Formats: sequence, C-alpha cells, structure tokens
Amino acid sequence: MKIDLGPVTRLEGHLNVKTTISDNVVEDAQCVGEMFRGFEVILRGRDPLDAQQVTQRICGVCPYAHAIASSYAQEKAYNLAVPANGRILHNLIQGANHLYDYLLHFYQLSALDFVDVTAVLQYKGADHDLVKVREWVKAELASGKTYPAAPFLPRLSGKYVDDAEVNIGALKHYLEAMELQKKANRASAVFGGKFPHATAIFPGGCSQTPELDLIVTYQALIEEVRDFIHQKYIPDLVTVAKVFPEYWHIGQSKGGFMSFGLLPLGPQPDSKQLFAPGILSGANVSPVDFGAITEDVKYARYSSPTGLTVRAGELVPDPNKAAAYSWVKAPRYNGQMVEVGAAARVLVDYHQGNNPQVKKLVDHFATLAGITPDKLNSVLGRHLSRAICAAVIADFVLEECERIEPGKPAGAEIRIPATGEGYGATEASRGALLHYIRLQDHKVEKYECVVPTTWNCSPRDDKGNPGALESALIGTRVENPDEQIESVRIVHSFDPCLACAVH
Ligand code: NFE
Repeated sequence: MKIDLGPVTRLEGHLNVKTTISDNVVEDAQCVGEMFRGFEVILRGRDPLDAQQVTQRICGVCPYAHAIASSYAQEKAYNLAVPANGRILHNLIQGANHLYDYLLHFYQLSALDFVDVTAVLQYKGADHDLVKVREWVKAELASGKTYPAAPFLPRLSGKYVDDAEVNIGALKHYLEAMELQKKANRASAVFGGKFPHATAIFPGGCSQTPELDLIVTYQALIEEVRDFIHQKYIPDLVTVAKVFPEYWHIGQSKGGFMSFGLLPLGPQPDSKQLFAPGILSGANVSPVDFGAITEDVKYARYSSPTGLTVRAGELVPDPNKAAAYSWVKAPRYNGQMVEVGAAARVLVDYHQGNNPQVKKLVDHFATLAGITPDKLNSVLGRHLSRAICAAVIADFVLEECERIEPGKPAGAEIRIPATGEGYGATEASRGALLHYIRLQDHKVEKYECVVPTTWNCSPRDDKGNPGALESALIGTRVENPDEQIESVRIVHSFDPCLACAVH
C-alpha cells in the first residue's frame, strides 16, 4: 500500500514523504523536496560582500548560520585577520539564534505530536487562571466529549499524553515559549541589527561596536531564555520522554554522523570549538575533509553531472528528468550517507571528549532514561540533543559576554582580492552547513552551499542508498498506515527545513 504523508505540516517548506506499507511496516520511504530555488545561480558575478546578505534569504529560521558560514568562507578567501571582538559577536548572534530555534522546534513544531490539547483548546474562561483551567479540563475529560476545534485539529490519531495537568502546563509553555523566542531574537538583533536577516554580520566580525549597554541588554535577554530552558523546556521534554519511552528505539538513521563544529573559542581559523567537528562512524571519529563531500543527482531533478565535489558543483534544473523524484540533491561523505543535526553535533563531541559539559549532560540524561548514548540516534534522542545544545550554548554565550572588550571595534578591514577561494563551515541548528566561494576579478565566480536538510532529506544516491530520514523511516512499525503518527514523529525529529534543503 502506498501512502503519501505530504504536505507534512509543522516543518519549514514543502516536503512530501511517500511511503510504501506492508503488514503495518514502512517498507520504503522517499523524501520529496517539492520546490526549486537556485541561490547559487543568483550569486554568480555579484560583489562577494553581497553573499552573507543574499544567503541569509535562503531561510528565515536559520539566516545567521548562512551569514556566518558565508563570512567564514570569505575570511578564508580574503585571508582576513579577525579581531577577538568580531568572533565573539559572530558567536553571540549565532548562539542566540540556536536558542530561539530549539524552543521553536520543541514547542511549536513537535510538542503537539505528543501533548493532548483537545480539551484545553475548548476552555472558554476569560481569566486563564491555571487552577480553574485545570478543574474545567478534568470535568470535560471525565464527560467523554470529543472536540472538532481548529487550528490544532484535526490531528493524527494515536496515543497522546493523558494527564490533564501535564497537557495544560505544556500548552502554557507553548505560548510562553513564543515570548522567549522573541527575546532570543532581540538578543541576536542587539548586535546583528535586526531579525531575521542581520545587516551587521560581515566577514571578520560585525559592524556594530559592542558598547556596554548593548552587552548588558544581550545578557539580560539570554538569562531569561536560559532560565526557561532549565525550568520548563528540559522538564517538559523529560516528561514527554517518560510517557513515550518507546521513542528512544524508533527512528534510527542507518549511517554515520557528521558535525562541522560550532562556536569557535577564539578568532584564529583553527581555534578549538564549543562543539568539536568530526565524522562519527561507530565509535570512531575522524576529521572532516571537505574534499570528500560530493552531491549525487541521479534521483534529483538536475541534469548537471552527478557526484561532483563542492568545489566543482553545478546546478542545471531539469523538472522532467526521468526517475528523479526530488529537488533536493543527495550529498554524501566519501560516498556514504551521514546524519547531521543536533544528535550528530552532540555525539561527535561526546565521542571526542571535547566539551565536559556535553559529556556530563549526555551521561546524566542517559542514566535518567536508562539508555546508552547511542540511543541519541532516535526520535527522543534528537529532541534531547537539542535541549543539551540549548543548555550548553546558553551558558557559553553568557560567558562570551565577559570576554568582550567593550567599546573596541568588532570588524576587520576588508580588502577583496581579485582571486581567491574559501570554505566556510559551521553548525546551523539543523546541522552541518558548508558554504564555498571562489573569486574572479573581485567578483563571485562560484558559490556553493551544502545545507543540513539537504543531507537529512536527501533522496537516494547514485548507488540507490537512502538518505538519513528515508533510512530512519524504513522498517518503522505503524499502527494506522493511513495516518502514521509514528512516521510523522520521525520526520519532525529531524526538524526539516525544505527552503534550506533546495536553496
Ligand atoms: Ni532553513 Fe537551516 C538550519 C540551514 S536547515 S533552517 O538550521 O543551513 O537545512
């Protein structure tokens, strides 16, 4: 039986997932990116300093990651020395964006896969007093009524949290989380100029000088976000994990993991990072080699050659290409599929013992849940990994504030050479992000982006091997093949952004 899950909602962009079900098991899955964009074409021939502005428009969720990756690539191409303040402001802007993104993903995009809001939504009291809401909901639930309410309904059938107090609490946090997202975005804008698309991010730093009042404003906003992470986000996630422990064992991807490393601890290009880069295969971590990345297009709607390296990348759209089923290319590392994202970021760091706080949190939550760290490769594992990243990043950006030299410039003097090239790699919230720039006559000759959701939502590669999300879906047992809440929970755990994936 063939069932399309698309358009899958509560994710960014246009994703269809085509499933083939046999005996209530997902026998096959195809991720279909349903849109073409072509930012790399737009950039050809432009002033290179347009790149960190133009590539931010790839996405309204993770724009700063694109600005930062572009800035890193240009820093290499220009051989630019970055002032300490410059790197710190890059980190502060990008770090705050991660915090916003994790809250958005857990509450707005995922929580309603688990939390039951049907009764809460019907509450008509004007006071929103928690005690009254709770009593009302208990009475409503006891009456056995059913509800047709929008906008959260209809929804997929399946098991949801059945404790009314937990459901009410989670919905309150759903609303509260939006206020905290606003604060995280304001924090980014303190130095970036605005949200979503920062005007102040440049190669070498930031055009905004970090005066003391700005630093204090940033700190105050992030302290509130950090409190919410510890007091609400993490406890809510632990509650969901207790009700749905089976999701530590559902949704495993079947390849390795890749992280490009996140938040450099100094201005030098080879600085250690808060989250270490690496390729994880089994328990072995090896260094990342950008030359080992290629993009297959046998099943993607492009007639440009397949298997090209990033440096040689081409983009010739071919909407009617036979056998192709997606606008997303299939990036591979040494020909192998890898998962990217928060779980990859945490596991790659954990296995290198890079960040003691990451190790402590992974071990703590693994013990609490009775799992081994490899179970981060699961639906709940991806959610937990985001929460761990949130806790670690919130502490780090506050520490970074103490290292700023107030009033000293945060920008470098930029001279664009006639020729040059550079890779810029970072971790967007959804995973490993790579930009590549090559200059000719002071202009962009070639620009390439290899983006997190391109990895995770890739179609089959030339050898016919599935992408990370496809592989995580295949083999999943589903209670109701027509609806497949299990499959949708797996899709959401990857937090796909199709606008980014097709860029
Ligand atoms: Ni459009 Fe993005 C992130 C990037 S995902 S959200 O995070 O880069 O492919």
